[in-house]
Amino acid sequence: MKTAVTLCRVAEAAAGPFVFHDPLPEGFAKASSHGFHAVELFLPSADTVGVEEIQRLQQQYGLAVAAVGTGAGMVKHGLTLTDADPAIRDKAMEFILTLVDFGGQLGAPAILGSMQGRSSATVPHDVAIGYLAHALQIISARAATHGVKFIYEPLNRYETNLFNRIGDAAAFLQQHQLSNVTLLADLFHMNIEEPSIEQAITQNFSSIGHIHFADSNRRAMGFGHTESRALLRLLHQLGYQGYLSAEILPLPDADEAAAQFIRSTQL
Ligand code: LER
Ligand code: MN
Repeated sequence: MKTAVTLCRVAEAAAGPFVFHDPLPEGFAKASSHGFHAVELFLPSADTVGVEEIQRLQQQYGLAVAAVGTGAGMVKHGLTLTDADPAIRDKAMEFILTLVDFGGQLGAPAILGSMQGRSSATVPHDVAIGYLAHALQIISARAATHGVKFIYEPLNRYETNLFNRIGDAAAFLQQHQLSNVTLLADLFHMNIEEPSIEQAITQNFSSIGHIHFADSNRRAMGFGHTESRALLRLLHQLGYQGYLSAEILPLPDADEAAAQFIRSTQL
């Protein structure tokens, strides 16, 4: 199974579920020394590092870029696609498009997580869902010009009230014919929201393109109480071709979390 590890360069996300927070050359070196196949980049914006610099590090360390996160738009600038203010929604879209272009040049999809925002008293639920559908049409069309998908991530109830479950998100994508959008199954969020992680994965398998392989407590698999062996066997049986990505807390420290993650992905 292909593995990826998160490299975070966003100061505001220093306490977030990311493994390595070092400058990128060190992050790539650590990812490679632990035996990962790829990195998942969480950057402050699309212009903090050149595409050529990433390509040089990829070549040096033999690593792919699995995906590019967009959450800095939210944690640094407070931008979401469902804000009541159309100027903020436009800025959010522009921020994401620049990261879609950045990732696209590396053959990597971008991820929409926290920048989806939430509905509120000023933005009723159906209006927020409409904003989300509209944004996904435009963003996924841009991703298609690079020959990559765009990744939408349902989050747990404490982070969004738009889509918390994989099945609801898959139905939404179908309803809006968002065929160039694929879903991110983050097992930490699913542990909170799904009646059964196995069933949600099995029933929506064709809609899932990326996995944040995190235990129930958001630590590396094996450090919480998720039945990871059964999940791994299920993904093998289903023929999952995407990445298992380590979007996990760096506990007890980054290297031990990375080492445990790699051990947990071996059947
Ligand atoms: C992003 O991948 C994610 O899972 C969110 O919980 C980050 O806020
Ligand atoms: Mn996630």
